Amino acid sequence: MLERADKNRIENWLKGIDQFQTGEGDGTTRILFTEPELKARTYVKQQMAALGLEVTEDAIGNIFGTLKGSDPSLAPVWTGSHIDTVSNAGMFDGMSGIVCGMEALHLIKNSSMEHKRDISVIVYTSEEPERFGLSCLGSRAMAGALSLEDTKILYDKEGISLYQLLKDLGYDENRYHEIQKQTGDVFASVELHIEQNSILEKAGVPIGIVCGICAPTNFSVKITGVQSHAGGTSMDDRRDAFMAAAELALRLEDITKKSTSEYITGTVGKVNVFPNAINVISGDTEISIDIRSIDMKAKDVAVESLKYEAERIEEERKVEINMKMENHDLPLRCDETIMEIEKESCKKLGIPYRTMISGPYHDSLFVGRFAPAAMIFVPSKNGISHSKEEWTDYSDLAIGADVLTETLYTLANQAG
Ligand code: HGY
Ligand code: MN
Ligand code: MN
Repeated sequence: MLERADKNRIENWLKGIDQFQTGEGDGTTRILFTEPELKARTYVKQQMAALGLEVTEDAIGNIFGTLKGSDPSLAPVWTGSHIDTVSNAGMFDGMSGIVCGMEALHLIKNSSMEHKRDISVIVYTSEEPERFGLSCLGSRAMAGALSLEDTKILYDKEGISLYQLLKDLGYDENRYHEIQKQTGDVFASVELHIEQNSILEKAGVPIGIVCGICAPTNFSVKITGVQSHAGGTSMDDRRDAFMAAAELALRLEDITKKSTSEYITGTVGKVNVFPNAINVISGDTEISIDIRSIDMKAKDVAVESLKYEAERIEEERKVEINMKMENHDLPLRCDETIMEIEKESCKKLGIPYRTMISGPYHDSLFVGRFAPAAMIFVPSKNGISHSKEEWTDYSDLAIGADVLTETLYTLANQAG
């Protein structure tokens, strides 16, 4: 008999991870391979070992906590998420999937009920793009979309490459090729995550069955005009890099609002204005562009429209606009068989649920390239995330862990 999840254990693990952060400013900051993240990694590995899981790590730092099954010839079942955060974040984005995965494996192990397949809870390296400007590094490498050569041209703002950082941390580049998974290596993957929107909360429903995961397309945009005097330069004579950036940002908003996609967003999150002075017209402005969509065709249309607008603005404002595409990722439709098992788990537990699209991307977006993948959402208070205001009730996490436990147990006993 599978026991019910213990919300206090979930709370303790979450607080255990959250103790490791830079402590600068509001909220939690735990950036890939910084001291707090390395300490959080050690803590999670210790907790996994204390549960009796076999703990391993691959050459890009993906951590596996595995509960061995009775038939090692069968492909494993995966769950997991991430422990790195954006700056000034909350304590639930990613970490919820790790601690609920650990709780699920603890309950299955203690049930002493047989499960054929190994079940692993995985900490994927660097889901957030914060340090290297590219998201989902660990799961992207598993999907064969981040080569060892790629790690040599990914730099952080100190100019350190991911390749050098991995080397300095003792990861073996000669084993980098082992990271990649092939279709068939993993039987099924289920990731629990906070919703990061307010649909579940507004509906008063505790569980989201995710049917699709939006994928990001990210650009780094450099705009070059002419730096000059704010008062001495007539309006007609300006080549104002910031105003060009502002017009491009508003066009991005308009393009995404008018898109045919079932779900699409457009965001400018980073703005660097040089020289950033009250009475100087900016000659150099850099912005980030983040476009998400569940529909690749609609995202392609939005990207082409934005490029057209950039050319128009370039000509009209006599500036130079350089748009470097960092990634242009494919959305994922979740595996319907796993979704049905998730729904059956909810029905068995008497828990209401609703299906929904994920606007945020997750590691499951890349795991879904080599394995059947699906997700379980739990509510976010006021729909807020990537903020110190991020909150999910521990009782909601325990409900999510119960559905995850039932689903993983069912999958772990499915024949080939
Ligand atoms: O940005 C995202 O969707 C994810 O939270 N990193
Ligand atoms: Mn996030
Ligand atoms: Mn996340």
